[in-house]
Amino acid sequence: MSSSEPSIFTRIVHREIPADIVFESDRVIAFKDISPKAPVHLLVVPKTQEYANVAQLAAGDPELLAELVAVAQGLADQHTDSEFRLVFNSGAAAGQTVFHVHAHVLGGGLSEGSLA
Ligand code: DGP
Repeated sequence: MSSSEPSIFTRIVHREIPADIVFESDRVIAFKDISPKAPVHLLVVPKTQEYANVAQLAAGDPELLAELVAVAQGLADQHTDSEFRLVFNSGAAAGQTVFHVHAHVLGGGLSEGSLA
């Protein structure tokens, strides 16, 4: 994807494609993963697509990364027993398919095979 094209997640932010949105603030949006790998599988995403992966986000805007983690915990408190797995795939070889940084929140009964 060229960085000038909106990512699929930016298109969700702009309501150009539908998603089951569970949280939104000025800088963060969260919605259900279209292909869930656990009973609860949410994606927590900065609204800007400026950062492709979590290392870029940590270097460029650590406060936004902290907000993402806080939102993930809040969602886990609401949607699961508060215990959850937080996954950031970084790079195609690691399974990343959308190069707009996002955290997978997985919970609600995890098994060994439930890595996103
Ligand atoms: P990753 O492999 O870490 O890049 O995760 C991308 C996730 O995004 C993957 O679990 C599937 C999800 N996904 C892709 N397209 C859509 C979509 O259009 N809507 C929603 N809700 N999730 C999507």
